[in-house]
Amino acid sequence: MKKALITGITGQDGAYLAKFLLEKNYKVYGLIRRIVNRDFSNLEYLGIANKVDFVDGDLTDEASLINAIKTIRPDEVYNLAAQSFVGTSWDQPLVTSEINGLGTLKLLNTIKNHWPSAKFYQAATSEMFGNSATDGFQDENTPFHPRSPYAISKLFAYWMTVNFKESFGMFCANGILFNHESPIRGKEFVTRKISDGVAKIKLGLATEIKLGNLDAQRDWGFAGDYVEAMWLMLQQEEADNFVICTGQTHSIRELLAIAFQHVGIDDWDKYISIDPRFKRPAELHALTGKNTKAKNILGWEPKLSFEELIKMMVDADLERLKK
Ligand code: NAP
Ligand code: G4F
Repeated sequence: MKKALITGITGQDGAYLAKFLLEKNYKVYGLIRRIVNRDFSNLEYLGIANKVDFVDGDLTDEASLINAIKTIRPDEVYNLAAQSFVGTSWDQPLVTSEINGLGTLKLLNTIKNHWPSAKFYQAATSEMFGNSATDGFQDENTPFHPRSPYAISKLFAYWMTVNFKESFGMFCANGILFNHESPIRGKEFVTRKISDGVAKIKLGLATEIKLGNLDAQRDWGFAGDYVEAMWLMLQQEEADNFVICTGQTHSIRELLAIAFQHVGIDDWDKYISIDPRFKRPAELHALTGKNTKAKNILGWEPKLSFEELIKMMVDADLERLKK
């Protein structure tokens, strides 16, 4: 039985990946940090909270990583832990860099020194491109131009991952994932903020949603589809970096129209107010990925459409709130 260690197991992707690997008959270990109220609700939502083995640790504490790697001796390590909210990264740039940048370096160093045969997956991001594009798209050859402390911390981790592969021959792969969402997406992210807000308005529990830049465009996919790509990257003969995306882009306005129309509301703009607190000091206007490399080499393709994804999220929030 293969063993996988997932950092960030309590987050959205950690939970979907754990479920995916359990279904592939892996023994799954999750690194969890010491916080006052540990939250296993994502794992519970997917029905797997009691199927994962937890190990205490924090990405910023190398001693805890050494203990985890030496104890588990994993075949595969998926580094998903992060301060993952772009907006917060301007308020907490040091914490963001400590966790996302230096934390990744500590984990790579730990694997190199204590269990170098482990295959390593790094959760890189389309944020690293900033507003840079090649013929209107972002792919593996598009130059990076990060525009937030979050994106910069992730670019550091990206290059460290490449460097450990090139310097020490370790199996280290970067998944450059575009935005992916689900019913267990954190409520501060715009898709979930909208699905939750629309469900509350429909049920008479709220009267408006306060948002920032409605013109931003993103390439949004389903987290459940994207975790398969993470796993596929570690099943290749050689480690490599892959863009994972749908290739379709949509604005926040389109997102709002789909979500509100799904609950029978056409005049959605009267429920929206613009709050400057939710605008970013430096914005990414549009992201649209090109997934040709992932399709050709990994045989990966997204399954759920944007519209299906948003409807699923609204339905899940309606269900949750009714309970
Ligand atoms: P998420 O829901 O915010 O989950 C983040 C996870 O990291 C949580 O389990 C959190 O644990 C853990 N964590 C935070 N700081 C930690 C630390 N110091 N030590 C150990 N664990 C720590 O994020 P996600 O959406 O699942 O994303 C997973 C990864 O993919 C992240 O690295 C993110 O930056 C990256 N990414 C995400 C997307 C996307 O669209 N979702 C796209 C590209 C890349 P607690 O429960 O203790 O807080
Ligand atoms: O949902 P968001 O906060 O996601 P963002 O910033 O694109 O980051 C997510 O995807 C990245 C991959 O590209 C990940 F690396 C990262 O970890 C995270 O998962 O914001 C999406 C867009 C932005 O342009 C933002 O300005 O929505 C715009 N927006 C407009 N009003 C808002 C709001 N975003 C949030 N969070 N809240 C608003 O009220």
